[in-house]
Amino acid sequence: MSQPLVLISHALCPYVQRAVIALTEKGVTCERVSVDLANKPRWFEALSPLGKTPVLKVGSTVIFESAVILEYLEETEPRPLHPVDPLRRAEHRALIEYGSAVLNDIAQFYSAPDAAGFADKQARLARRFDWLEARVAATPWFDGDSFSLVDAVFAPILRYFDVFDGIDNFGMLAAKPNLARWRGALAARPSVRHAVSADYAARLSAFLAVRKGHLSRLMAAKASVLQPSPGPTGGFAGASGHA
Ligand SMILES: N[C@@H](CCC(=O)N[C@@H](CS)C(=O)NCC(=O)O)C(=O)O
Repeated sequence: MSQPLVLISHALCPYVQRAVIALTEKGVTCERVSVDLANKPRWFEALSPLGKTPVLKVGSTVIFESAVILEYLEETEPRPLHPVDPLRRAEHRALIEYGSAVLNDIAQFYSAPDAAGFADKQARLARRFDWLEARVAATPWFDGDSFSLVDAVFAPILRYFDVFDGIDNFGMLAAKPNLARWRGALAARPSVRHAVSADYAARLSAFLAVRKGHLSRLMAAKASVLQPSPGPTGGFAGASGHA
């Protein structure tokens, strides 16, 4: 009999979302336990050697690092999300790593303290998406008909822009028709939609608004377009939170 799975999560964590999307696509039942990353409980610090979400508990064994969790699920659960061909699979793994680099850039973008730093991170993200635009030629998913782990990794990345776009048009995804199409397909996928709670956008807005950086100031200036009363952010660790 397979061992029970518990995913230690945070409501805004894009790395958690990858794991949740993969679990849903595979039809795997998994208990979710949320932690406050701004005020980490002692049991979490004892459990998670890097102090980060996600952590997957498999029985009494602790697996950390989202890419490792994805690989474990791939090896143990049905409905493969990796291509069969070793070269394609290697390429997908490389894209997952690229996704993590983009998440780092996004964290630096929303945490940039001043306008110059913000513009720098904005330009870097635009370059990252230029490269991706040239690579995402298939439809509807990254590699065509089969939803893959690469789709699971980029869905949370592109979801950020639902909130960023409400603040301003930062242009990072402009004139990128392949990414626009992919973003739309991902946003409509049930596993992607249900990977976050209904109040995700409000929570993310609330989190971004208190970063005390350039983006927070832009948000304050455009407060009229923000959702009212977003409620608690659920505690998120900070710029390093996505590292
Ligand atoms: N490389 C890690 C990154 C995970 C990560 O950065 N998680 C963030 C939340 S999205 C976190 O737990 N931050 C808390 C901290 O760094 O103290 C992975 O892929 O799992």
